[in-house]
Amino acid sequence: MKTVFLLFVALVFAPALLAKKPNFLFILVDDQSPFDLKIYNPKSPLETPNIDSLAKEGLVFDGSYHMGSWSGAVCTCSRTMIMTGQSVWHIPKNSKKNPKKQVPRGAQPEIQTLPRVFNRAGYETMRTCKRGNSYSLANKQFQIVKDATKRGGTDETGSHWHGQQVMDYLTDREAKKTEDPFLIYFGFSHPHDERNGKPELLAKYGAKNHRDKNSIPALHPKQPPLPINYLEKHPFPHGHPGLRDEVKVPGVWENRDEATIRNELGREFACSENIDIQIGRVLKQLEAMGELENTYIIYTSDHGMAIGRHGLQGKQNLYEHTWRVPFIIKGPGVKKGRVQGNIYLMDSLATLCDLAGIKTPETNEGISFKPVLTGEKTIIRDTLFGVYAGGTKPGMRSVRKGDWKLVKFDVLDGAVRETQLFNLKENPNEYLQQHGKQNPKLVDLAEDPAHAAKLAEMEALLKDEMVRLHDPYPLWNQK
Ligand SMILES: [Ca+2]
Repeated sequence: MKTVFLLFVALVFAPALLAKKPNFLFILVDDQSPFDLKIYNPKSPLETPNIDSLAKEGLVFDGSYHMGSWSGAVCTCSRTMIMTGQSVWHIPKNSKKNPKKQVPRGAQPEIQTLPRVFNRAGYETMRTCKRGNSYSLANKQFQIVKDATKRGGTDETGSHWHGQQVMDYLTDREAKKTEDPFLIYFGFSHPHDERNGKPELLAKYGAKNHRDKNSIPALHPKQPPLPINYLEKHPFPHGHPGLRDEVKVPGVWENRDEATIRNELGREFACSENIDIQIGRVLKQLEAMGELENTYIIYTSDHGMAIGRHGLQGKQNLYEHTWRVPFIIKGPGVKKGRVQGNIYLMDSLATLCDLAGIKTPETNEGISFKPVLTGEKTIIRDTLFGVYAGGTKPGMRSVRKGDWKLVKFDVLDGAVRETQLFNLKENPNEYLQQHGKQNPKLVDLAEDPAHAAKLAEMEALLKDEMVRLHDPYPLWNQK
């Protein structure tokens, strides 16, 4: 009987003991629209061969979003959601300046973070990233922290530095023959402004580090073309007067002319290509160490970015170029191809736990999208919610279901109350009436009586999501 029992124990537990825990390389760039990348916009001149091969060997998400922000520093909310798996109105307050209306869940939510959960599970956790505009309590829980803000145009002052921290960490592991699996949070400070690219990459995209506020940069044939949904001016005030990203970004300021926008996109692309080069170095090192096959590699950004799209410059809006994020994952058992997914960045915690066989912490609200990675599902939720409430309140809200998307602006003490309705299948670039030259038939449909029923349905859906997520600021038509 005893022998039979021992045999049973051995059969049940041996595979688990023998199976090596997977590693994770979580790559997070700062401020990148999915439409900068060829995988989301084949016409983009941005060259990212390493990201392209990740996409080819892994799964590309077409429906990956960040849930939004109640602060002008969208990075802070987004990164806190990644670290905690909590939704936008529940994430812990990070500074006294933030609104008091949030509803923090759990007495010490900081202990339920990505690094803490993986530390407990026996992982070695390492991070490199920019400093600030993130959840500092979580950042310091990584066992190895190499943070510095690197936005210069040299190896020491730019993205190469972040790449080197990961290279040094991997070399060190190899020397010490470390057996514990790793979770590397590989963050970059770019392509967030100031976008000081390396000279050879700036030249490739026809861009200059423009520093004179009183002049506009020269046009250059190698500069990226204007974005497809470019406007000289957004049709109405977006509701955050004096917002740094709309009026103070060095090289752009309040200018939205063709030369300024194309030059700035060139600078963004120069920084993004350098990030791709750093990713290439690290992937090559993982391959040399024999760790590549057992490592999940995730590539994403904390949020998207406008840079001239819809006449906006910053990250404080809910158009697809900014609400959406690029999201690619490759690793053991992940199927290749493209998928809608309907994921938020906050789902990363639950998914990484699921892939590692770790219990998801109780404070988590995200949903594991492992069933999408294995091909069992194509989406994990029907409805997506977005908020920007960093300026005048209530701010902007968006909701998406299927091909339909509603955006509401309720800002400047009621002076701006706007509604937009898009069919994203027919109008993926969210052309407004002002984009008449691109396609006069593709417009915002909110005023179209033929779509009144769809509008009402989406309004109700938005209200439901705001109630469900404890949004503290009802819109003018929701009282
Ligand atoms: Ca950011």
